[in-house]
Amino acid sequence: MPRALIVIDMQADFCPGGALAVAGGDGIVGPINAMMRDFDAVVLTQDWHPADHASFAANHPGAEPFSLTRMPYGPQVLWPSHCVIGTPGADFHPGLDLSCADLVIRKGFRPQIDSYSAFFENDRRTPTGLAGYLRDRGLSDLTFVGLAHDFCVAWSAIDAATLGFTATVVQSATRAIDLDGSLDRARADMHAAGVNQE
Ligand code: VGL
Ligand code: ZN
Repeated sequence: MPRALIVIDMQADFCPGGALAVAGGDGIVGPINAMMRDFDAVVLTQDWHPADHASFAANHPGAEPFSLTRMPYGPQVLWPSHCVIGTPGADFHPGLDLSCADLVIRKGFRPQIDSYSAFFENDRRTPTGLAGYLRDRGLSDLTFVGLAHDFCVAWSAIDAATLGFTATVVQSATRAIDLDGSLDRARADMHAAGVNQE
């Protein structure tokens, strides 16, 4: 089965020193680079938000970062402003090997909808186009690494499994935000969806 490595959001803002830093996020750059040559294809995702994005606490007067709000599509964590289009924080980590990437897919660019998954925005309906790309290329066995384990990696892997791809998360090449038990919940949700967790 042709295999793709899907590298989720390995961007400066999710690494130490960034606006939404995930502890140890930069520590997985080397292991991810080392994995790339073992796959038939490598896809990178890039969180890519306009400055007025609805997931930013700064755009909700009085709201604290990491608090919860409701959007028309359901509950939404309000994040510190991060991965703003065209800013250095939205760039890939400078150590990430971009030379192996066949596709870079951007997500979260619609001001009113957040997008954790590489496949669907958070309304769970608006596709990014990634499923069609992978199917057209016959890439049916997907391995997920990157940031953050309990948000974008988990949502992507769950969607992949639900769409009929074989989905595996390599836990040594992910790091979690772990907000109010979100990592344990994500692990249980991935298990329920049939995601392999190595
Ligand atoms: C992410 C929160 C907001 C992620 C992206 O990459 O996991 N988390 N935007
Ligand atoms: Zn984001």
